[in-house]
Amino acid sequence: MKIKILTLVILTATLLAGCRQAEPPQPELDSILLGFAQLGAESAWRRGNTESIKTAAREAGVQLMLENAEQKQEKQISDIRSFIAYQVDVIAFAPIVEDGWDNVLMEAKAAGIPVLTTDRMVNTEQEGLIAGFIGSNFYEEGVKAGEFLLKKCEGMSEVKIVEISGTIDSTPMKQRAQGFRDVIAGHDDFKIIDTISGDFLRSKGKECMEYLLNKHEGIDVLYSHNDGMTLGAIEIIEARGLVPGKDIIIITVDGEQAAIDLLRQGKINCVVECTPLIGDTIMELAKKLAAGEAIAPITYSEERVFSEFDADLNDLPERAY
Ligand code: GZL
Repeated sequence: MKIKILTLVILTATLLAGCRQAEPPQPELDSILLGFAQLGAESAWRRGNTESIKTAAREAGVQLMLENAEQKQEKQISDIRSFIAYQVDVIAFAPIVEDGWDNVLMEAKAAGIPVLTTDRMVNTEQEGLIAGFIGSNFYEEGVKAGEFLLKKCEGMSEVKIVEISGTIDSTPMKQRAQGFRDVIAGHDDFKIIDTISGDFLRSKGKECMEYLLNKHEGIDVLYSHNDGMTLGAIEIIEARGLVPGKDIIIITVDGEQAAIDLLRQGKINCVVECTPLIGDTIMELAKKLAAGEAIAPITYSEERVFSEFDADLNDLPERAY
């Protein structure tokens, strides 16, 4: 009888041990609190960027407060103000445009909270407001787009180019435009006959391409500042009975899976990579700032170009955005 009771006791104890609520994961005691003011969710690039930040924070043991400004600068400013009130350890944000940040950044400085800009930059005359930048070299992206076009159109005369640009006054829009222009500047046959902003939105990319095709005859090239707008533009090009990638050479920036797929189909000629997957580096830099360490003023992402001249297009790994 005793054996039976003993067996019953052991069995019950074992069952109870198995049912005990698993301890909820405890943030590391010394984990930092990072406030991230994201600018919106306007493109697959942006959504990939947000996911990269969330995943990296989880893996790095960083407590993350992430707010989405839905494309409104005033909301992004108030999100930063809420992080200051919350006394986060570090603030990071992707400034939707370059100007208008001095006041809130001076408030962060007065609160002793270091600020990291990611993806896009700010324009400020004030010293010491930004601890550093992590993101892409957009000027280089424009240069890569221009260099592809010179190679693609070698020997052609009078190449008529239209540009659908990103959000006006944003760093990617200004620098992708400038890098491209600087490369084609010495080639008089290459003419940008029109430029219009599609605000990095697919819907506006459609509207812009409609406008450009209505206004101009014989467009040879579309240079579009992001894949989302390019996808919209291609819908209109095909609806007009034109063949994208052939009737109109298409150069786009970001490197979304959808753009790589169209590159493989010959509907896009060049995809300049702009990676959103910078979450790990953001966490590394945020931890350094929280520990009072200095960081490099600029940390650029490694990026490549994909084009019709590549032999490995069908061997590329799945894109993560
Ligand atoms: C570039 C990023 C741009 C992308 C767009 O780093 O700011 O914003 O190119 C996104 O897709 O909307």
